Amino acid sequence: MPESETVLSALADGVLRLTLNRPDKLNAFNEEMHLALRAGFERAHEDRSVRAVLLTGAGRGFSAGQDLGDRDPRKGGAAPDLGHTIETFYNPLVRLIRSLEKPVVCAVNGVAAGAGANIAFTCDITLAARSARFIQAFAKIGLVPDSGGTWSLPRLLGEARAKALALTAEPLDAETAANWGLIWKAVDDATLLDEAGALATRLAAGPTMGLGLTKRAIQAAATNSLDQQLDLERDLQRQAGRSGDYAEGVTAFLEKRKPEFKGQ
Ligand code: T3D
Repeated sequence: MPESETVLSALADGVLRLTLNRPDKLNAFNEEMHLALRAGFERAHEDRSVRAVLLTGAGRGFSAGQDLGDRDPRKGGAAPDLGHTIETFYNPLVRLIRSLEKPVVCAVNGVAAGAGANIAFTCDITLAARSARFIQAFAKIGLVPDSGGTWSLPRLLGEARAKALALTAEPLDAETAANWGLIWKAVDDATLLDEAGALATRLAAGPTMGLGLTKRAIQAAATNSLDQQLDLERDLQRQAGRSGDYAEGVTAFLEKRKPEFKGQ
């Protein structure tokens, strides 16, 4: 696929930084941006030199969700098949992020609405600028929260808060989102990118396989019984224990030095 300006992509120190880049539309998703973002996460899956991903947005917004200009009913014709666009674009993106066995840090630099908010909640560690707001905007236009929102909101917040956010579309400020456990933390606007970048760089220098297996285990807990989870921990620990990074971690501890993980 040709390079697209709608998602800026840069690899440094093992961190693939993906920046949503339609700032005049608050980084709303059109098909081109979907395909470019998907290509970025596919690269993160395939490229061994990528050991963490940092997702953020250009301009004053993180993402306003679906580009509604592409859904203008005044243009006439049959109603769009939104199930098709969910199946074709949003669901594969959520699955790519969840199945990537490398840490995904999200830096929410401004408003995150609709699918934009729920994609931020899909990432592994989400930081937000104190000025950012999260809006389940779907209720304002007669839609249902997507991109995993109806799955993650009740799990992270419980039904009462999930329903209130989804049914009212009231904005939630970053500080409250952090206090409620929806994101990792709210930070000063001026330091967001530095903090998120430093975190992603630290994770990229970590034991990639162990971190990836940890992500898999925590995600599996949502549907596993304790017995199933204990078995899974046994199996994953067996796998992690055979990694070069585990040997390096223990050796470095015994030699009282910093480990140099290779991500293997
Ligand atoms: O369709 C499918 O495939 C199904 C999938 C759906 C997934 C979804 O995400 S549905 C939800 C779609 N998103 C929304 O409903 C949010 C719409 N936007 C807003 O409510 C507001 O823009 C915000 C609350 C996010 C921010 O408000 P504010 O006042 O800070 O900014 P603004 O002035 O409204 O927006 C700035 C510009 O961005 C403006 O353009 P202009 O007038 O300067 O030329 C605005 O039209 C544009 N913009 C913002 N959101 C979208 C958008 N353009 C297209 N689509 C948008 N979603």
